[in-house]
Amino acid sequence: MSNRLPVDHVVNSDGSSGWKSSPGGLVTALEPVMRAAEGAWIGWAGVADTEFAPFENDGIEIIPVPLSESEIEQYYEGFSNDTLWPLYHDVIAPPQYHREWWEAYVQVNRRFAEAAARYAATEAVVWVQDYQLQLVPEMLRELRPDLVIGFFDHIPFPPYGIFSQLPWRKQILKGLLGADVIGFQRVADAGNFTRAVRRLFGFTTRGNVVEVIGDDGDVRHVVARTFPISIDVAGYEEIAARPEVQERARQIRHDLGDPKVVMLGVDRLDYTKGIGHRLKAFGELLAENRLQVEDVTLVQVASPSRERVATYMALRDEIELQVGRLNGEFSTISHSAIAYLHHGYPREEMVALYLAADVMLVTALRDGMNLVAKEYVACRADNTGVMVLSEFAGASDELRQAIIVNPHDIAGLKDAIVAAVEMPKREQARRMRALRKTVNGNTVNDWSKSFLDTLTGRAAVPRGIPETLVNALRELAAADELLIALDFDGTLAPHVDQPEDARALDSARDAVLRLIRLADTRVAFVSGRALVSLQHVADPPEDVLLTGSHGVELKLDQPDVTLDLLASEIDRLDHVAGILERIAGSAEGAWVERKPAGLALHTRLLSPAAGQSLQRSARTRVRSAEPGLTVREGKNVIEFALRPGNKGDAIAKLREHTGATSVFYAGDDVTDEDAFVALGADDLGMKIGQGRTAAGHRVRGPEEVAEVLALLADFRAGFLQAQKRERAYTGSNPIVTES
Ligand code: GDG
Repeated sequence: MSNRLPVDHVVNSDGSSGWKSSPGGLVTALEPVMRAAEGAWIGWAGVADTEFAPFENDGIEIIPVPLSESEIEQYYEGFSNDTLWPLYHDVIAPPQYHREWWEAYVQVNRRFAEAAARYAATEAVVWVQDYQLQLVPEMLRELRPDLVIGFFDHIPFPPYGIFSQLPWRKQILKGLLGADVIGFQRVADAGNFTRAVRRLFGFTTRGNVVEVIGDDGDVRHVVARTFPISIDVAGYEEIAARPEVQERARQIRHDLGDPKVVMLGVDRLDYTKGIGHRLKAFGELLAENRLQVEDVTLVQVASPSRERVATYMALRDEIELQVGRLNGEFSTISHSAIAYLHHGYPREEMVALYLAADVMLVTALRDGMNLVAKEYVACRADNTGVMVLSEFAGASDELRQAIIVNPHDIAGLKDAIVAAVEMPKREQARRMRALRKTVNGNTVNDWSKSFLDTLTGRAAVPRGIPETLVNALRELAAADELLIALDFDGTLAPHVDQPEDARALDSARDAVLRLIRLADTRVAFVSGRALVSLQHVADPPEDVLLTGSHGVELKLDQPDVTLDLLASEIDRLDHVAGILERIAGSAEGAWVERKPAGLALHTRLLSPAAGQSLQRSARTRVRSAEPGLTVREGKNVIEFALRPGNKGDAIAKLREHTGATSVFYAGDDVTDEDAFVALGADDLGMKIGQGRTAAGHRVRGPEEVAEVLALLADFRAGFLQAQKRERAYTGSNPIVTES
């Protein structure tokens, strides 16, 4: 679902009408996905006051949503483009707040939500695009709780100090939180969003997961994280390789008077793009003779945009006045300073311009991503060309080998432009190769795939216990000797910020107590925690077998097995502890846990990016200082152990100790995968929550685990009772059995 459909309704000069496709990056990325999934695209057809019936276009169902002329003015041009757009782009232009625009925004969002509610299949996935439709996720969830809903924000999400200006800030956040996954361009955008959620609702956020508490006290987990968008790299490369496009690039340079350097800017004519700052810097360089008009030409494509919004009309006047002045002052008969083009061009012509340009100027004051930057890189197959790129464009997070600038710093921008013009070819090639590698490593297909994988990964974990699992439990309950092995954190106990605060759910404890009373049935807790820590938080009933430190420590119906460490091993641990303490000290929220035979660095209070980078530096430094330790990575934790061991080994030891003929194993972490792969045909593995797994079954969270254990206790008790009856019966009346 997006504001505009991938096709426009057009009326030809002869009065006939039809549909013309408008293949943007989003359409290119989603078309194959939509076709494969029998998808439908919901959006506005681009003409006012006209209703169209749904129809099929190239394998995709098109569902047009009508907008009236006044809705276009108030919802689209007004609230979307004159309230949200400037507000979300750091109030570069003053946002206008009008209550009637807001009402139109609510009304149109509801119409979009109703269209999706009407057409989406049961449990379908709905992906809502962009800031015009931020209320849709919540509205749609209310209408259709069965749907899986994603939202992607293409533009920045502003810091709280700015966002809080919005009179309808709470409604917007609530609208977005109706989604299961909310995607942003930059890590900073996702951070701004989760901060706003904490400030306005007091919800807990852990990493990129927001714990949303509904009016009924129900808890939902919403993922809010970065998915940087990209372009159809292969498509651009293909156009750039065409001989006629390359010829056109030569022609463009020739028509410009074959200057030594062609500089290029390509933007929608929008105040966020920093076109004025770019022109100012260029004009000053000409005035100071640091650049000569005979040598350097700036081509500026400013494609028409939002022309009925007053701020955009004023911007056009301002830019065109600036261009006119500079050209009047510096152009000669044979050389123009600026070739200014207020047109839209076919994609081939854009690629020819990218090929013709030695220097690309992307000087946005604020930009979600900026696809132009990536397109330029994709077209430069010969590794020439230099890009000057604003740090305020999302693209600068990835395209680090561009010349990164602060466009407000005109002196710095001028120096960067001169550096770009003078950059030696070898240096250009070195940077461009790295840029091309980056762009190739994240194409628009990767973007849509990773978003949809995250979204549908969540879809696979609905509430409740699937029927197939119920049947498998019933079968398992008939085992001769049954072992029920359970991870603790995230399985019996919900995850908490402080590990010492973790407690099993009461319902899970009750089920465990029932299970341990049953004959031929053993329960074990299998944790990565050190045994003493596991005993502290789990307070295990007697008879529960325990394994800690990933199977290195065991307590099997006898006093704790102590680990006898050698003096040299203790020295190694101390050495590593020193290194990790220093690393943890450099990041607030990180801490080191000492285990009997290892050390763990916990990063769960940090942002995912900061956590990963801390883990990386821990891994490198410990590896070089103390090679040979076993390294284990779990959720937000990296562990260095003196002795190898994993939960798979723990299962093997438990199996041996109990003589189990069937094992039930449940866990939520990546380290539980070792246990799942150690299971055989008569066993049952159950993964908790999202993520790849070797387990055959999956449930959503600890509440479901408790339900499963209770169910297993019922089935097992039922089976044992039946067995007992049968034995008793057989014992007292052997004749019946023989017959
Ligand atoms: C929003 C966010 C985010 C431009 N003129 C012509 C033309 N274009 C194409 C470019 C590029 C696209 O339009 C513009 O994309 P940008 O990313 O640069 O900027 P926005 O339009 O502001 O897009 C932005 C994006 O959404 C995606 O999430 O990156 O931050 O603001 O593809 O090549 N294409 C053709 N003729 C033109 O005259 N054919």
